[in-house]
Amino acid sequence: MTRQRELALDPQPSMATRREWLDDGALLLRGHAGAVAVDMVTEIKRIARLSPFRRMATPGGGMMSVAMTCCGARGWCSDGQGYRYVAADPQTGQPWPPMPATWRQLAIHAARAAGYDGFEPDSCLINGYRPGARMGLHQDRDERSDAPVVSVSFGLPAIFQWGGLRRTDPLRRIPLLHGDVVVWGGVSRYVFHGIAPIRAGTHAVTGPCRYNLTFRRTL
Ligand SMILES: O=C(O)CCC(=O)C(=O)O
Ligand SMILES: [Mn+2]
Repeated sequence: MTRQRELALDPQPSMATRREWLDDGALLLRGHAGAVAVDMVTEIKRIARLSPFRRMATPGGGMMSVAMTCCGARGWCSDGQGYRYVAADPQTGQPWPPMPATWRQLAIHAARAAGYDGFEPDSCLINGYRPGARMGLHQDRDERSDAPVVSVSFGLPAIFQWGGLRRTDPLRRIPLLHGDVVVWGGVSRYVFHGIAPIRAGTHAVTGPCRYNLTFRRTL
């Protein structure tokens, strides 16, 4: 393993990464996944050959602008019936692809850096954003566990809208760049957040695309 990679996976990433607390319980680790980005994007493409990216229907009858797939024991899905986690990909009828061990380790280390020991993700949602795609303001609350969420971003930059516990709370606009990791849990676990429309562009690693991975404990 190269020194750079060791740093990226270091359980004490303060040495390798700039840390910015967004709120109590919510930590941004700038560039924390930068050194493993190429490998992780290659893995995303491999996973997407097994469980393809798809735009899901929303319960309200609309269509998400973000394309999604998942890996791990359970994956998230949305349709006319609502939002839920399921053990098999509804599109293929097969189990979701396994979560790569290196991804799990990265998520565990990032959670630990934010003060959450013992995080055991059983699901990773993989979002693919093309320019113009966005994610409306929401809380992550389809998980039965209140374990933290660990988010990893690759490719085109995004503006992360970070609000409060009420939908009407003011939003901060936080740039999320290639390799950035955000962990939110504890008193920040149910903070409203979203992604502003992605601006047109091309990234050397991902092309005209942004990927975001969120690691979660669903049960
Ligand atoms: O794309 C992001 O950075 C956030 C994604 C998100 O909030 C979600 O998938 O629930
Ligand atoms: Mn979310």
